[in-house]
Amino acid sequence: MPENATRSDVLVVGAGFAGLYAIYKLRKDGHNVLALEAGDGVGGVWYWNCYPGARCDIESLQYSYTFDPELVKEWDWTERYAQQPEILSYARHVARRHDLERHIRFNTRVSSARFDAGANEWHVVTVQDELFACRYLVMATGCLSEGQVPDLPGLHDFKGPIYHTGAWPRGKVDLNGKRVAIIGTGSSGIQTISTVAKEDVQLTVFQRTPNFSVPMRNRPMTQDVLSDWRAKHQAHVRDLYASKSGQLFDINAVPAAEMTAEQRKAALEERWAFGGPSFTRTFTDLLTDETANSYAADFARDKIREIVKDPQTAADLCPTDHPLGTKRICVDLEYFQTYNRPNVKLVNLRREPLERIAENAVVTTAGSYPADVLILATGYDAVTGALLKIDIRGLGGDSLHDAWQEGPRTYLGLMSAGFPNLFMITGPGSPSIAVNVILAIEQHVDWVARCLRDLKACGATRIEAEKTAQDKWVEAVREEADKTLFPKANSFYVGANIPGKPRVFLLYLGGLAAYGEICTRVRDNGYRGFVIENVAARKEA
Ligand code: NA7
Repeated sequence: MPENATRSDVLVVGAGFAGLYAIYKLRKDGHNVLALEAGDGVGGVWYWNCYPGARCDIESLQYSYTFDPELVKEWDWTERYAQQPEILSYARHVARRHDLERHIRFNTRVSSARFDAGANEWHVVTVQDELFACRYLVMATGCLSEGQVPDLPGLHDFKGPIYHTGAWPRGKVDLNGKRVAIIGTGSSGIQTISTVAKEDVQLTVFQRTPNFSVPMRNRPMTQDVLSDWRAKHQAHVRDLYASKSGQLFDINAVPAAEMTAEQRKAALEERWAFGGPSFTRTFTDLLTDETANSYAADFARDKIREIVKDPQTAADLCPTDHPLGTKRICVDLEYFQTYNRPNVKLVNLRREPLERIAENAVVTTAGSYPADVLILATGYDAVTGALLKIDIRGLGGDSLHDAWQEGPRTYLGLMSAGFPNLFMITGPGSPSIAVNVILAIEQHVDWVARCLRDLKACGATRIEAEKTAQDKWVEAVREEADKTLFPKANSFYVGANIPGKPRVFLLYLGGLAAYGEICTRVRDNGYRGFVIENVAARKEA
């Protein structure tokens, strides 16, 4: 490695919620830690996703770090579901409180990483051609950080501004008086649509697939709720980590078939009124049994037809191609009501496919829709996109891209065979964004930190996943997914939104608690499935 490389024990890529906690934890353990971050501030996905209406779909009190009890005492969330600016302020607050920014190089995007087996270290290069060397590389690159801009014919002909929700320009974008076209009706789309529609705009929504969405029932946080949460925080943390989803909501333990039609209806009404993603837990088998799911899906479609006045628009908004909840369920603030506004029009791209983007219009097979501004709410190359964008080369110069040609292969979502000393935080094959990702992050970082402590204690300098353990884990991930209805949807969870991406279920669906137990067991069994060695000692021998 050239002499001019900047060296650290641990190099963290990314300063979102995963990167921040990794810096905190690994520094606390005495490592010399450096982080590289592409943006000019901390926050990761909450830094980039500053589109109108951006909000988390997990309750703010639960979508919070648990590692620092003081943080819980001093941070006052102001709403049941936090908006992006508040979440970003929280990330900044955590960074300041723990003096993390001095370990971060901002405006520094990593382009490649190569393992030098002789030196037993990773050599990392940025797009500015800066060089870094480290013993351990921690990829905290995020699961929804690599935006997907579809290859729409004529996109470059468009004369007005084009904004992707995941790379929204900082500062106010003035849409007033504009004809706004938006493509995409996933979580980002529905949040943007519901918010932008309230401005003085003519909004045309281009929908390819309708999505299920449940009311958020957001409300201001009260002092009572905050105080109660703080008083019971320790117990809440225990319960959060003991849960499947990393969220505290009741999961009905009764299968749909054991309820009468009236009971099912009442249970669904209750959850609809309560608001939020717990709707998908109305029956214990809602996400595993097609009939159980169909009760909830029919109910949600009825709600759409009740809310949306124009019958054709209502019909177009009713999802029929996937079981409810198998694409990430959207959680909205009066999304369907938006279509009753005179300034909002829905275009069903299944009925009239998009032909091209023109200079100042979106053209479908049925007509041309004028637009001054184009918003792409077209999603992400989820889970693997940001990792594979970096040219990562492991043992023998083999690339991660090639190793994952037929889908990502990891052991516990933490490491990939052939790539020693490279850890992934919320990587493919881990619970990641299938659960409350903040807890998934803490769980992963804690495991990595303990692992590095254990390596040090036994004088080891290299850890690598065994291929056989990895093969079994890949199979376990597939088996868990196959127990559910999730693989039935053409979602980003299976890579279906990215042309050419192998169709593999990307996340471990066994739940946060079960996954945590597996990781602990692996560790307690001498890191079973990993090869650990002291490279210097091997060389001497
Ligand atoms: P999603 O959920 O992947 O949604 C992307 C949307 O964009 C979805 O409606 C897509 O339709 C649509 N899309 C993508 N490409 C096209 C083209 N070429 N033409 C028309 N429509 C298209 O991403 P989000 O950003 O909304 O949400 C991601 C996560 O971020 C979310 O779950 C939250 O956790 C935060 P499709 O369904 O593919 O037909």
